[in-house]
Amino acid sequence: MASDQATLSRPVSTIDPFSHAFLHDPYPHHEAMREAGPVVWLEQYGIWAMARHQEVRDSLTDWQTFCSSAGVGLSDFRKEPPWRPPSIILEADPPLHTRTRAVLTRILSPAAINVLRTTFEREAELLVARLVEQREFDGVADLAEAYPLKVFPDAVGISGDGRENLLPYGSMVFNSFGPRNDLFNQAMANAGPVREWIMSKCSRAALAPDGLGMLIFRAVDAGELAEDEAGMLVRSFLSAGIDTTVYGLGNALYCMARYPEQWTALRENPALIRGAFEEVLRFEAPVQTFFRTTTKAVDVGGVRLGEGEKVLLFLAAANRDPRRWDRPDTFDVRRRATGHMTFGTGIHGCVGQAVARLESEAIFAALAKRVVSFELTGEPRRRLNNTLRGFDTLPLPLVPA
Ligand code: 4MI
Repeated sequence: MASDQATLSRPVSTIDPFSHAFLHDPYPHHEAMREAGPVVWLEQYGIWAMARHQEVRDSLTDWQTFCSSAGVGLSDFRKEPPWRPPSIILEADPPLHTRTRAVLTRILSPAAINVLRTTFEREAELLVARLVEQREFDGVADLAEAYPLKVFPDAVGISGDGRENLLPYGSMVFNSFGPRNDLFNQAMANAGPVREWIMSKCSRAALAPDGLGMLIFRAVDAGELAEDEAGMLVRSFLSAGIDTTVYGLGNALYCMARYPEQWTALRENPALIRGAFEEVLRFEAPVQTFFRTTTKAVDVGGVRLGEGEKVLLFLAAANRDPRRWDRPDTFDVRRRATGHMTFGTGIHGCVGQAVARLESEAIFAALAKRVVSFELTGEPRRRLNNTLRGFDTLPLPLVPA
């Protein structure tokens, strides 16, 4: 029978994409999976994996077949209880997703976010001026973390106290998309108090009257959402809005230090800054993977996937697929990097991408004015996470302009 044939001929891999070795250097493994076939069976977890650009893109676009409501991590919400109430936007399908997404699409539209530009640019200038005076700084703690932790909660309208809970919560969220391994257990060590703090910041009463959080509650007043749903969408802001940009800014700094001639090109032509961030997202994706779950049997490149099966989509491997990109392993700020899968695509494509771009543009415009070059003196240390790729520390002495 054709389906048996397909099942027998499915490519199989023993790779563990959540092992330390893989997370330290995923790229050779990405290549192996891309070359193994359009879809690969990862026998250690009993899941499918896709690493080619075409198949990743097609799966993200086909939300009817590759759903999100069973969770976008390894855990299948239909088989085991989720560690927190599911997100009503990330871990939801239409029609629920359509309604919640419409609200956040409006609040986070490029035009709406542009209102934040003056504030974000001023904060970037202040922070960068301070770091340049120091001469040497930690690209992670002093910049990639410090900046989003200031501007984003300010924009949402969260009070200043307790913000040290935001990174631990992000670590919980993004490690929880993987297996219950050592990284998951470490992230969950102080889960109770961190979750309590987060949830206490999600109510109408806790939010500033003029922030993005309160705009969600305005949608309740307009009849688009229930009050508890608004709180859950504020939780989505606090889940998705910090670590992603922290890792993204850190990876951007790393690329500029590692490829100094690319930094020089940006300094000489700041019009390249916007495209450079897209290239960072392509080349060192802060979000490496997401899962989907099949809603029915489906053929992928001649291989039959069953219903209710988990599919691991390697966004970062799609970003370096030689079928899609010229010189995929070369970091080139002048290339057209749009079409990378780091923001996803389709109905779940990153709703906050205008915020991410604004943060990076503000920071790198400020740096381009003041920093001739970064010097990577020591080896940067990685921070391992089941979903995110980035650094724990980036010691960066800098040469001021
Ligand atoms: C893509 S990162 C992310 C997005 C949404 C949520 C968490 C993480 C959420 O909780 O809605």
